[in-house]
Amino acid sequence: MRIGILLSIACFITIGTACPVGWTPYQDSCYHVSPENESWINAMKMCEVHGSYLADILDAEENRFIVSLMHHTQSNSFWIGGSDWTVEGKWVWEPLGIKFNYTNFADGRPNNYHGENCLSIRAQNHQWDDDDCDEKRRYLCEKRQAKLYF
Ligand SMILES: [Ca+2]
Ligand SMILES: [Ca+2]
Ligand SMILES: [Ca+2]
Repeated sequence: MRIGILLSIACFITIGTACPVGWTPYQDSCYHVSPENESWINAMKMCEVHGSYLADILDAEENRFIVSLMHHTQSNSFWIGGSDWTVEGKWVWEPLGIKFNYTNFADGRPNNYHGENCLSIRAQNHQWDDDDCDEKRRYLCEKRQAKLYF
């Protein structure tokens, strides 16, 4: 009985949220900027190994936050989780296949140059490009923040 009451209280009182060491909190997520370069698919795998996914950017605020993370590095171009691999020209956030609502493609992009199917973001102009999936780039992982209950 007493345990039941304590559990009910715990479910309603959220004291805070937390990200693991090396991850930066923003809204409901934690973000990690990879130090190393990988192909898009290996970047996604590495994110998954760490309980996350290549970052999805769902609005202009998140885009600004991601850019601020990239500005702490010397690199210009980073992998994020978008792909039009399944159906050419239909962009989704992998691995769940969520359709793009917000986009921030650079002028004339995506251009599918030599069959580009993976999404990168540039620190310099904050804009997106479809990119060669085999290109090795640094990448941004995202995961939900763990909720801490007391
Ligand atoms: Ca996101
Ligand atoms: Ca494409
Ligand atoms: Ca392109």
